[in-house]
Amino acid sequence: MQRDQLERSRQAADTALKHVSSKRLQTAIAELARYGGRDDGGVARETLTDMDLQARRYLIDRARAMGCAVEVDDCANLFFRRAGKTDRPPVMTGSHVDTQPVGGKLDGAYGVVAGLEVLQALQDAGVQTERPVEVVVWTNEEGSRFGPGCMGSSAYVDPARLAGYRAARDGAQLSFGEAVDRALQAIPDVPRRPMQQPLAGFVELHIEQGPVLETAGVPLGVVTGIQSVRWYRVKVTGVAAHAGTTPMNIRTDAMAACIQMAHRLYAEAARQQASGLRLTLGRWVVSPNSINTIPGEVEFTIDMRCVDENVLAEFDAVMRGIVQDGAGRTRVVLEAIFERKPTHFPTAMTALVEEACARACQLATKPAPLALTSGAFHDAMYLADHCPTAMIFVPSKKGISHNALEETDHGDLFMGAQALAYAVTRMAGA
Ligand code: HGY
Ligand code: MN
Ligand code: MN
Repeated sequence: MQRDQLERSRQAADTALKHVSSKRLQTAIAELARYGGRDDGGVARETLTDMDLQARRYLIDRARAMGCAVEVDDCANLFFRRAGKTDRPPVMTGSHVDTQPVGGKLDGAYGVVAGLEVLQALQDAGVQTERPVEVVVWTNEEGSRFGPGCMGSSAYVDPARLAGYRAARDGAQLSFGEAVDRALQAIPDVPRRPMQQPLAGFVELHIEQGPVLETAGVPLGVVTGIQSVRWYRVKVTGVAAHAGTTPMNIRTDAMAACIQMAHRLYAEAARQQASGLRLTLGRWVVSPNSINTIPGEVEFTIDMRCVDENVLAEFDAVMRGIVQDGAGRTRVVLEAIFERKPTHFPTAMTALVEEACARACQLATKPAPLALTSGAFHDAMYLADHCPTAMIFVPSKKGISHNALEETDHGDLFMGAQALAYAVTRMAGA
């Protein structure tokens, strides 16, 4: 980029940054949190539920009121587009608005709301970017209702994945395909667009959901990458029988087998703790789930993560041995649901995010940004396969997320949106 062009680009980025409004941002976060809002301050808005569809309608109306063009694709990903001087491939930002069964009001939603705030700041600043800027709402990032996670962004990058995703079923045996079709029927006024489109770049703003930034006393994080993740479902089938009449030595107790597997898995993870390996057995389904019937069938999930892919591969082999050894007289089915290798964002993008964050910190006379790897996965891990991609983090209070208590200091949320405005404007050119 020519020197004077770079100077103009930085000036426009600075102008956009200075037009971000903290008040408007907080109002928008609170408005979106009403959809699925809980008395404890959390949000229950799992993907493609009525609450999610209502939240989507609210965002469509808001984006249109701002003058954006709104489109949707076959995976119900929503796109809010602000025109540029040209029709070259856009710069994209955004995140997801689906939540965990008991989530917070910031996980995902903050990145979407801040993206709209960036469009408003560009409007207020009278900045017309060379490229269009799009804010996206990815479908089903969480993967808690329908597994795996990040269905919308991964299908956007590789549309061949969508057919398999449509077959996924939730706890009530509704398919993801039925849920997507229902979501698309609910917005007949939104034009459909092809799944995959070229992009100049993607920047996602998100809460850290862990303790690193808060512990370091730093308001903004430059995300260098995302650790690897693997998900499994373990189904153990025994024989349901009477709790009172069945002697212990003739039982085929599915729960007893699972408890023994779980105990050995956590012991192995504890041995690996120095490697940063993280193991979670988060969802248990017991059948018939009755106090006085020996469980005939138990299904539990395994979420395992590590920054070092080799550690995860080794643990994977140990996990398989533990699950098979623990079967006893029960029948065990181990199903792999999700796997994603570590993501590394390109240095040109992390340098741009560093410049954006440093500018926001400088204006607020706060400590310089910190580089870190994301412990959580994000849609950006798939976009990184498609275009130059990066992420910006803001701290999470006490490192808590996937919990109604999820919270971030308003000043940090404001600086994160400012850094996003700067980075998006620099990428879109002005
Ligand atoms: O599970 C994750 O890492 C993401 O928050 N859904
Ligand atoms: Mn998220
Ligand atoms: Mn999440």
